[in-house]
Amino acid sequence: MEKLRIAIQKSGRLSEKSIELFNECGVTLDAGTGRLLVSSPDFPVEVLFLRDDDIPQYVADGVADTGIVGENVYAEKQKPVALIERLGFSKCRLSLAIPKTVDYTGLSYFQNKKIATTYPVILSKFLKENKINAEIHEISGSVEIAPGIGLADAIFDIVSSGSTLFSNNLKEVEVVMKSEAILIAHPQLTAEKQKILNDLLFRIRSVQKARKHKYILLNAPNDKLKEIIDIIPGMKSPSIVPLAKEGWSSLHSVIPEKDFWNIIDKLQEKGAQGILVIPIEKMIV
Ligand code: PRT
Ligand code: ZN
Repeated sequence: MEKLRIAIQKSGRLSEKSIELFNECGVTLDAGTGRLLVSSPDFPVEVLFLRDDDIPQYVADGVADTGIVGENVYAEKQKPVALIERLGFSKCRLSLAIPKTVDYTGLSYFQNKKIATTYPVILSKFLKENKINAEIHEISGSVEIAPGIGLADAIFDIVSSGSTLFSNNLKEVEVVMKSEAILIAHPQLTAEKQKILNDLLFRIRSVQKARKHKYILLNAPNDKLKEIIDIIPGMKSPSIVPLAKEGWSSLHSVIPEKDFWNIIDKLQEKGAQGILVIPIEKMIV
């Protein structure tokens, strides 16, 4: 039987989260053995550990069928691979930054300036689109020190918390792209491999949906039930269980994580009590 070969980062910011995602999908991996290629005992998948920069090429060549990379790497490498799914972790942005003390006057600031980056493709596309003529200075690392040592006037780099920029006396002035980990795939997979990828995607989506929702239980007086149900409609509709206490019910439902505090405030206003909120492990709707 064929196996789907997935390339993931060997060690770095994407590695742990990628393996964790597979685990949550019931695809266990004996990682940390130092081996380059590891098979899963419980799903027809084998994982190839690589440097993140090499993953788009390996997938384009068909050496790996799919891979997990940052969207920034996918956009920079420009390989003929398909973006299958955004995975919601390792979020960051690619931004232009300049010395803190310099006044920023808008994009025209970059006209005829020198910008250091490890992402020349994305940067030159952005500059071209905005009709800015600047010199791109490609370096392979420690981009943030370039302005301080007189190598460049500005930088174009990954920003997450912003603390690296801050400690190098730089400020972020333009966000050029947002990035997160993504699943990419070779554009033509065999029917058997496509089937495995679809099964895996189904599991990934169930895990992701679960992460974005919470299970909620609460007690409410019966005369307020209707209004409370309007606030937490649930997947189909909430379950209602009568309490031993006369005139009260327990309500169970599912709510989106992003509306969480909003919903809790409204529920309290309507007289809900004993609210319990529980993480959901998998969600199949
Ligand atoms: O060895 P290999 O080539 O495989 O790894 P790598 O060193 O090239 O990549 P790695 O592990 O650093 O990052 C892998 C991916 O994680 C990136 O391609 C991004 O998609 C994503 N990611 C998320 C980040 C960050 N957050 C991040 N903060 N990648 C890099 N950084 C850097 C950033 O450049 C900055 O210099 O971390 C520094 C700290 O950021 P602040 O803003 O939090 O201070
Ligand atoms: Zn890399």
